[in-house]
Amino acid sequence: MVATWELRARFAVRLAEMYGSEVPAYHTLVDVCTEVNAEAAKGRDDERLGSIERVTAERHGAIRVGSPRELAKVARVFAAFGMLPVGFYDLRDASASSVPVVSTAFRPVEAAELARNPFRVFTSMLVTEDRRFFDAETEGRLQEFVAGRTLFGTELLELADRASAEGGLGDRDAERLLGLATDAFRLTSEPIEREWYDHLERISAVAADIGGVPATHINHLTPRVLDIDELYARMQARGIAMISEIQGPPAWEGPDVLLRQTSFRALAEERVFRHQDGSVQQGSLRVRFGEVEQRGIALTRKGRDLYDRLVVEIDRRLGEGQGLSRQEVALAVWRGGLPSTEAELESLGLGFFSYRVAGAAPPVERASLRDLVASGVLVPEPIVYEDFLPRSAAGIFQSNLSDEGTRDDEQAGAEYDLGRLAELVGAEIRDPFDLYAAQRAASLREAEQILGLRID
Ligand code: OOG
Ligand code: NI
Repeated sequence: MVATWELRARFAVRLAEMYGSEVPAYHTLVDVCTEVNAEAAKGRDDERLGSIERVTAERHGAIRVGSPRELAKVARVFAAFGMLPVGFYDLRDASASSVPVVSTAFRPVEAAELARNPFRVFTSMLVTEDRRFFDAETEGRLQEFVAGRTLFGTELLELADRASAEGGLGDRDAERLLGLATDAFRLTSEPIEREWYDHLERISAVAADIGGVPATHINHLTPRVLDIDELYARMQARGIAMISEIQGPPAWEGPDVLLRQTSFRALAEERVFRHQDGSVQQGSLRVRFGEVEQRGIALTRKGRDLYDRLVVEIDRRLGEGQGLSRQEVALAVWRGGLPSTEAELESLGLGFFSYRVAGAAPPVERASLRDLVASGVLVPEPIVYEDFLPRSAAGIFQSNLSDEGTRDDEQAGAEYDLGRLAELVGAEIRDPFDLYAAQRAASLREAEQILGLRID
């Protein structure tokens, strides 16, 4: 029997082999990541943000689908690998540009599963009914086009359902599932209708990539690095042009929080096009890219509110236009707004931590968490952020597009939230804050047991 976590680990490797053969710069990226991680790990006395094995194997992918029905099928496929929907991201308003999608991320939800293999896939769904992007006729054509294609075949879906129900599959079936699931995300060689694709591309390049192509594909596969500034410099030195900025928090001397990401533009890829007169022609598209990320400490709601306020403040100061770069402004805002040590992040309730018992129990029946930490009985250990940031996601989407697209803000949008998306997916979508809070609470319950006292 190949257990769920092992299916997931093998799935991540299969996708990497496929994507690496399609996007050669990916290999350079992974080589540089491995190099930087090995050096960074040497200089550290612990592996608090994840074991070096986990970090080196860690990837996230991104895919895009065209309808609730397709999203529900994606959910069945990923469930086979123990990847469940977490979080809701609305990218339509996350930047000034045109990204007409709402998203969630499929990932393991338990700490033990994450430690075994944290593979996750950021999954976006085109919102065809959003009138700011699509008029009624385009919406109709999009729905028809998407309804007419099959992204995931019956055999794949049935194997996936069995794998989730039974917690794994026998060797033979496991192999079949992995083959079919990987193929479902391969770049298609089927012809693309040129006029239809161009029509969508004028509205949004993302819409064209989703609704103008007969299949879906893995858009990027992202390794994790321990020092993204070092990686950025080394990639540039190897002649790979990165996007102009690292998205998310700036580089600074304090604790790393949430997520920092950067990417490079993929090469143009050969695709086949069919024209209205029926003629078929070779052409190229530039839709896929390479991305890399550094993960930091998960923030509590209070911490996240503070983070969001700081981002607004950075924008405000940049708007005043004093000729400073975003990094310079962000650094100043960060220094003024965020505590500079991990200990403060913990004591102020801004970051999520779990607690490890490191000393003998005091002779009392109850003690406060603060006292136990102060006396060294409990040691806080940061919980890694396992999710995404809507603004960085929109920035990553956008930085790799050549065209801004169009959005008519006079028209009506379409309301989406976590609950509505969950109904469409046909599965519960978990709230990331709840998952981190549960991890924290579990560590405290365990500490209470070990110490034989109540922690207030
Ligand atoms: C997804 C972009 C978002 C991330 O890491 O924030 C993303 C896409 O391009 O489909 O992957
Ligand atoms: Ni990504």
